Amino acid sequence: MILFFKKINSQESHSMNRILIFVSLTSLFCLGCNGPSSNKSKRPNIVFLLADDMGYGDFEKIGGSTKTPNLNRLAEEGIFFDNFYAAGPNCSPSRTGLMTGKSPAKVGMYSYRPPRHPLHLPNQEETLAELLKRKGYQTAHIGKWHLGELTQNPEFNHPQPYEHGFDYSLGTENNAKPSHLNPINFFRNGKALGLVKGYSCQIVVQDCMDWLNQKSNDPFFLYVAFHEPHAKVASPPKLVEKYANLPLKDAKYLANIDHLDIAIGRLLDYLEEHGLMENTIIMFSSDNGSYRLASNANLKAVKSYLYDGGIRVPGIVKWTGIKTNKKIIDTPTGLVDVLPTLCEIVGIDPPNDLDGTSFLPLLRGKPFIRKRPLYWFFYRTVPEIAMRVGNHMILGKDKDTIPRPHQFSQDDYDYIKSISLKDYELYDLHQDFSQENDLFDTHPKKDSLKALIEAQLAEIRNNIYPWKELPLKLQPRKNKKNWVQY
Ligand SMILES: [Ca+2]
Repeated sequence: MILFFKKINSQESHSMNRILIFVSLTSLFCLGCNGPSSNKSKRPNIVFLLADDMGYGDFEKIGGSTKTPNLNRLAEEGIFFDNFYAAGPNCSPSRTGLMTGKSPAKVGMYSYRPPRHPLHLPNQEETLAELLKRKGYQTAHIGKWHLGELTQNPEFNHPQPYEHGFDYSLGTENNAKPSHLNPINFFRNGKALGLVKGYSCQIVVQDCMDWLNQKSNDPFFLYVAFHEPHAKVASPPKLVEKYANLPLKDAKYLANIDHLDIAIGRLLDYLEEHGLMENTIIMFSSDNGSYRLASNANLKAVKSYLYDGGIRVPGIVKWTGIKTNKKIIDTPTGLVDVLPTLCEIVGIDPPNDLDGTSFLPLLRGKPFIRKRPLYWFFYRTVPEIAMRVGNHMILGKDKDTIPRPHQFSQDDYDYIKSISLKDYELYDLHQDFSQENDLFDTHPKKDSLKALIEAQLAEIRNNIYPWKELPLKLQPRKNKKNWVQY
């Protein structure tokens, strides 16, 4: 029997069914069931699946344009977090937040890191992989890295995945090149593989299964950082044909989501067939919103912006340890919460100065109190800072007009040291999904929220990470005039 849960978008004017989650009654009856008694004392395995640039609406149950049966299944059997946030509006910062449980601004990852650039995840940061490895976990990173030079470049001497706690690494420094098809830039534990035939999501999943085949019986942490659907997209022609009624660019993109889902399905089937599903926590999310507006399901803006279209992403957790009977959780959570959550589940004391809060109480159906509001900082677009407090999102604007391209330069560094807010926007996201009704001028909490976000900006400004040898000048790649003013 199938029971349909339909969540009606509070913004009926968008005439959009945001969520249609199937819940099988059998899975409801099984909530709270424990696995085999032999597994009770065994620490759970962890698989974190991260898409690259997949929007909130790319999940079929939200947007309805794609076919994501495997992610649907994961959400049906687990929990869908409906207010789940990336740690940043683009790749490197968001991955930094996932790996450290801290705001990327605190760690100095202010933007995407281009190749041959000093920006990297500093060695002194304790990563999720290091914490789990210390607890006896086998650890693997498979897919996109984007936290520093890969492999080692003596000119920069950035920590490699093994120095950040990963026993095994297969992947790319940044995007799959020349596209997802037949990539030439994969490395395995520091060794270049040259041309690898096939599509990158399938290459990644095959390597996950190969690694799982040779692991010991110790618990494992598998971080799967897919390259899809980040440009440059390549999708199997048969999947593209399904969207032949659309412009080719859209068809290729949507097929890319479908293909990612198929690859995830292969890995889920493997876990099932090998008896690993019972004692494995599976999490899925994306590192930022889509660059394709239609993929963000009427959220405002796209990747690289701090409006929700840039940072709100699908969040799914499946685990037999889930004790709540909720299938959708509205409480705001995000990638920075993953490290403290897993630490609490596994029994690790987390580092002290985290920005994330463990959401284990939500999985247990218990009250959840966030220690610090979720916040985001991105100096390259306006607004430059955002903070979520309950249902409200306050955004602060310096109204910077200087073009600030990809490459983080000394000019950008000096700018962050002097940044100040000149204007604000405030939205009630419970009432205003698309952030259309700015409440700031008349809201009774405007002064307290303004004080909170200003204090957060001051903390970022006053604790700027001591990067050295940054490129001195802005490189004229993307003029800020080309950024859309939302
Ligand atoms: Ca990304």
